[in-house]
Amino acid sequence: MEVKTSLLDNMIGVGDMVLLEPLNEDSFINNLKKRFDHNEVYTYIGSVVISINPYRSLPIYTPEKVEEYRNRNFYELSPHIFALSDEAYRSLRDQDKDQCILITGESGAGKTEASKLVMSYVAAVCGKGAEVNQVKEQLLQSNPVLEAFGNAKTVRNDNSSRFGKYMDIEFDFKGDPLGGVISNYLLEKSRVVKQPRGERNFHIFYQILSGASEDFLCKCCPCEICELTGIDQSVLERAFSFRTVEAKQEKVSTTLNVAQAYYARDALAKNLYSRLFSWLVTRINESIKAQTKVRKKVMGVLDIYGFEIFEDNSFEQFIINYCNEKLQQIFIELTLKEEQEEYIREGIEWTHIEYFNNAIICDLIENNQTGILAMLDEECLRPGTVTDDTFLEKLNQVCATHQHFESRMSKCSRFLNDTSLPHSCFRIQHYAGKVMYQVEGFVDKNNDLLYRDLSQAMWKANHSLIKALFPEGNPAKINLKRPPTAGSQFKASVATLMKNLQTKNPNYIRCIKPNDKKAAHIFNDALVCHQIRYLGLLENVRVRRAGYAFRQAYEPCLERYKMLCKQTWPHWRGPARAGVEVLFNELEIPEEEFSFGRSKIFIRNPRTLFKLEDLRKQRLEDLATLIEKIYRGWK
Ligand code: AOV
Ligand code: MG
Repeated sequence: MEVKTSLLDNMIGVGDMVLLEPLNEDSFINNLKKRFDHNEVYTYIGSVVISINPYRSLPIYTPEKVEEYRNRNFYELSPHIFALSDEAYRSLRDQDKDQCILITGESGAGKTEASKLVMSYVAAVCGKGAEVNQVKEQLLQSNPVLEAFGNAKTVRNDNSSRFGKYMDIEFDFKGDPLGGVISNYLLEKSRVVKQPRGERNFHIFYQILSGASEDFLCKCCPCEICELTGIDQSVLERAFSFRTVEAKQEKVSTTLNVAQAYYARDALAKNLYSRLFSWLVTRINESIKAQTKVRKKVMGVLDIYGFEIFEDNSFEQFIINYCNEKLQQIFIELTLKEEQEEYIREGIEWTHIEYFNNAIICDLIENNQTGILAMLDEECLRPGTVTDDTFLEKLNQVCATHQHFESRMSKCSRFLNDTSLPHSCFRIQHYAGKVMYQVEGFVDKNNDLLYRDLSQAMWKANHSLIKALFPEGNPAKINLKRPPTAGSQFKASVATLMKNLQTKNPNYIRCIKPNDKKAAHIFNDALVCHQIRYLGLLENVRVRRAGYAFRQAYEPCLERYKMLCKQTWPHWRGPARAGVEVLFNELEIPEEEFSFGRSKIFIRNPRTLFKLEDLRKQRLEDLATLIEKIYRGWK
């Protein structure tokens, strides 16, 4: 309703897909493209923001822009991530509703940049004063540190997040920031020891080196991986050469062969790095923690690793894609739920729209009895010889008939003759595309065990931090209980996250990647089309339109259009709802076009809105002409 003409402009396409006529895949893509070509990278679907990565810096995030969007109604200005941020912040501050900002899209689509834009906008508009500014500064400064340690260059993205991040920003009742809490999800630690071709290790390694003087670098190179950690060389040597297994109070030491020793070395490096990363998050959390116990309002910002398909996909991609699957699920549930609830709340009938529901894929992965993660855990915990192949066999027995699972090993498999699917792989038809996973390494990565010899060696370090990172290495505290597997830990933390998100008011940013070249100005129709399909964006518009395309509280609606009716202009005395009734009556808007909700007017067809807007524009022009005439008369 508050739609400005900028949303309807033909030159740059429509700003809200709800207003798109006709609505189909082609028109949807064309609209995005038209806007993209005019540097309009944001487009709405109602309150959802679609964001297309421009791959170049646009002058649309300046302090002036912040001021422009500050305290403005969502539809008042052209679509922008700042409008969504402002809406979320004001709704938190004025209506006391906890918010979450859910940013989704595949790797390189712009999620992390979007999350930083949201945070910097909110920081710019909330609270004032030295103390508050320090809180803001600390919250914002946590980003570069975490990115240095947790991001890396991949073939998909030069600054790819290799961990999932959820940050709660906490506010007091006035809307001033108090502090924050960061949760991190499964870092892709295998990158420390091995990077696919064309990719790099975590940024921090290069940053440290590029910051050092040549002199230092020369001295630094011969530094021993023992000197840095404060571990006696002989201790580490022994830990890399032997493995001690304790059974029935007996200790048996076996010598490791070369491959096993390399394996032990890599396992230690991975563990050390990921524990250091978690320690870093804990340290940051200590410093950004709110210094008060008063009740807080919360805005959560979720920025995870996006859906990815590489040439070789392993356990890490499986976990990353599972997480994206869950987020898509929450989008489906909350969008439908929200829409449905609004109609029910307002006492209005609504029409159901069919969606592809990816719950079935989530179930394939996480079902407690038959899910892939459960199979993997079962295999990891089973006594006897367990290999990646036995795991795959098990999958074939249990999942072979699942619609979204494919593999060649099983005799009954429908994919027996599919030569594109090697025997050592399984394929999942994810919501965002088919991904073939190499089973090699699944068991190991899920087990995530560090030989006790190694943790004990680390615990002996003459370095308090290293020692603290390996508490299980303390011989006095030997715990024979098996730690939870990587997969089950991840599943549990994602479940907690989803529960948390469901208690908050969701705000969506759907990021789209315009091309695979990380390049500006290129809009690849096929690539965009694929993303639009799997994100379910067209259905999103349809849901929005099936009921009522627009809705607005009675007061602002009357305020905007009261000039169109003699009885309401310049002042309407009485309830706003009655004013809107009089207004719509006088304008002869057909009855089937609108519905009166409890607190809002609902308008079915965008054309009605165009009509109102056109009339308003005409009236404003008439008024301007009139004023000019009077002014000339005076002269
Ligand atoms: P991602 O977070 O979605 O990928 P990023 O936010 O890291 O993607 O974006 C990738 C790159 O695209 C950035 O490093 C920028 O160069 C560019 N970019 C993104 N958004 C903008 C913007 N609004 N303006 C200008 N450039 C932008 V991943 O973490 O890989 O899933 O896992
Ligand atoms: Mg990212």
